[in-house]
Amino acid sequence: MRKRLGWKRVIISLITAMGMVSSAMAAENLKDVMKRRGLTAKDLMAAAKTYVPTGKRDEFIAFSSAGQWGGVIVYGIPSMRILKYIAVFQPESWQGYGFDDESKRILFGEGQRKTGATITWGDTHHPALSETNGDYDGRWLFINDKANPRIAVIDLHDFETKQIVVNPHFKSEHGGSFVSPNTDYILEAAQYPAPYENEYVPLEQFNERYRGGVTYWKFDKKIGRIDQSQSFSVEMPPYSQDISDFGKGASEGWSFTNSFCAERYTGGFEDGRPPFEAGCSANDTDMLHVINWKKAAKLFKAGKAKMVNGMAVLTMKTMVDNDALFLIPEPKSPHGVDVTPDGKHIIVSGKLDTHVSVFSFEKIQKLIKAKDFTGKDPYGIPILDMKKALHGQLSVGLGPLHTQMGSEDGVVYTSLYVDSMVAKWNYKTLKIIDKVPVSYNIGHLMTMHGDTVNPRGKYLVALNKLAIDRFNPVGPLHPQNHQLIDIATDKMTVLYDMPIPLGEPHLAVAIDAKLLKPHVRYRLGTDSRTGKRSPFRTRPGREKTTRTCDGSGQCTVEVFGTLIRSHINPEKIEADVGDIVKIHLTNLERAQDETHGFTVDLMNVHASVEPGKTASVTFKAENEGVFPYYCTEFCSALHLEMEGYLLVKPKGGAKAVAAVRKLTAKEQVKFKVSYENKLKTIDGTTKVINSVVEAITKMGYAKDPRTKELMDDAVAQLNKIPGVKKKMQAAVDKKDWKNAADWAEMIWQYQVKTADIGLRIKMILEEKAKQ
Ligand code: K7E
Ligand code: CUA
Repeated sequence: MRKRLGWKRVIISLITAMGMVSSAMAAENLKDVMKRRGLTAKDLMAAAKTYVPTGKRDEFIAFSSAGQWGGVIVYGIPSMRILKYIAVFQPESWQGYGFDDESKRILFGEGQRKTGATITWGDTHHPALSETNGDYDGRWLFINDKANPRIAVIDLHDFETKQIVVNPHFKSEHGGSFVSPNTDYILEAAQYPAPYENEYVPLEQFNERYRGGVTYWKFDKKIGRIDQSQSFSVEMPPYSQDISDFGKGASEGWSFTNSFCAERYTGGFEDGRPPFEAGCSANDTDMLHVINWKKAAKLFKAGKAKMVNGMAVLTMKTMVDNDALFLIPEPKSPHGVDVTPDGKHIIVSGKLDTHVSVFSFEKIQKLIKAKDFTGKDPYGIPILDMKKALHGQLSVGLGPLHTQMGSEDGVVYTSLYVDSMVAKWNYKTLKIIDKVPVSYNIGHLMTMHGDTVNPRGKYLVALNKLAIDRFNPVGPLHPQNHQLIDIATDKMTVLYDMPIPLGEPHLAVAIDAKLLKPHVRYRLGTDSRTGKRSPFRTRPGREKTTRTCDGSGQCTVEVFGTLIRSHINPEKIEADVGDIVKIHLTNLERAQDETHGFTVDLMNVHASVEPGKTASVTFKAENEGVFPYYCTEFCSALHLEMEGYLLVKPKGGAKAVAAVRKLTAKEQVKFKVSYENKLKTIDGTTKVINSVVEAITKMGYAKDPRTKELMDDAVAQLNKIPGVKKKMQAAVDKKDWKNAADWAEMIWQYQVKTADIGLRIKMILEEKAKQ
């Protein structure tokens, strides 16, 4: 629907807004509502604990993996309101990710492996927040791709994916990403063993040639990127490495990685052998890998690594010779390994065992110092005695998976997959404190800052795999279910079920909302993906289009344009069939949330251009024709007019164009009348604007930074009018009434934008006055 906002409507809405009176209606009382909706007192209590009224904000912000969707889901706690989806390993058109040149460089460039297909998805499992001294600092988020071993870096200043690194050694991973206490390294552990080389090796050589491993990606905090040249992998036996965790406090400098299938079973169902699931859980124990990563980093720096596929590898032998790698048996088929806030204990859960096992780092160190080993594994890695390394074990229930830390001393929470419960227990005293049922089959769980040195308690989220009967059915594929649980009191209580409609989240992490400080706008002309100023940035008045041809005859039309309410500059682009078209656009807005989107019809390009950003799209004009382009975000009352045309001419030049017809005297008179009427409208609107300004000045807009900023934006719109007035006057002098009328219309449009902002200011001030 194409609708112009008539000036009368604007004025009427201004007047209504100014004189709005609240009329009280007879309301239902709380009891009536409870009865009508079948709510209990317990429901009301849960609602009161989760409800965040309009305009209010959440206390914590959660970042959840979105599993097979390939990205991250951001939501608030306790409201469980979804705030954003961050595209990471998959194209996402709203944010232009994978549709503009800047993000294509990440997704289709550095993020691609050298072998295999072009990958446009990921299987995200474990997000990790950057840390300073072991606690979240709100700067970066990292996440892994299990299917195509990769790690991505997301900057929390704009919630955009900035980098994807491809693991050159692994063909499969799972134990990523985990962050060292000062974000020096990001850990990524392999899953299904495979040769590091990209060549054929028969399964018969599994023990000799297949390998597991752990990669330590060096993170450069100055530039906010992983530095592959300073990163290295540690070679591991072909056990299936799994979840990992960095030591902290007492165990800083060490990391811990679980494994399953230490049997090194290679399957073969089709050859009449038992399947993987049987062969891989034949033994009673698997192996916890204990790694001195600080020592490994030193070995790497000392040149003790060899290069494989262009990246450093420390062999098992080097690690063993330097007392940097050890194994401890752990109950079979373990899943989570979680280091306690003080770093003194490591909690391991075995899926097929009812116990959680609490290892003592102090005991581990004593055994290592005394060289008290029970023997070596087939690869020469010393094995510590499990009993001697244990602080103790506790039977918590069926299928313990993951553990997160509480805020009270010794209190932790463990998910029980088979029981569909959360167990609250004390790892120091090895006593169960409480249990609460969840619906159903919980995987990971998350407490606030739950894997840091300073867990905040308060809330726990159970990341449940199945929703079954919880929500309105939406087909055989149900949403996943994140259940919010109150852990502020002694007894855990389920507060809220939140359906997750995109992929299977594995882990989530939650940070105190106050620690996040995203930008409102970019410095003018920023390429958001590099964080640097774009070479294609364009200042107002400098817009231009060029066409150049190379030696082969390939021509490129390059547009350096700008976006501001409500026009795209240029409004016409011409190309010949076969030309490459590159369009660089800079959003000149300074106003908060004034994003313009950009697409050219039928070209499969899209950019989301936030204030200050420069984004580019590139495509080939394969066919002649007319292709409208437009702004895709409803940015102002005249958003629909934010449009233009790409005209692609056939080879051999355009067909003859008819001469532009001159206006008749009668038409001239008509435009003159139109011009004069518009001047009257402008006068009327000026009065309205003045009265609004007077009102909001009285209401004290200048004292509130939010409304003050909006006012600056309004003034910026008004300041454009004198320039347009000059052009209008020039047309009047030439008696060019058509153009005079159009320039008058332009002036009025700036007034409308000003009035629109004025109204917004008034609304904010009125709301504030009510509170
Ligand atoms: Cu699903 Cu951490 Cu990949 Cu457990 S993992 S549930
Ligand atoms: Cu800019 Cu719509």
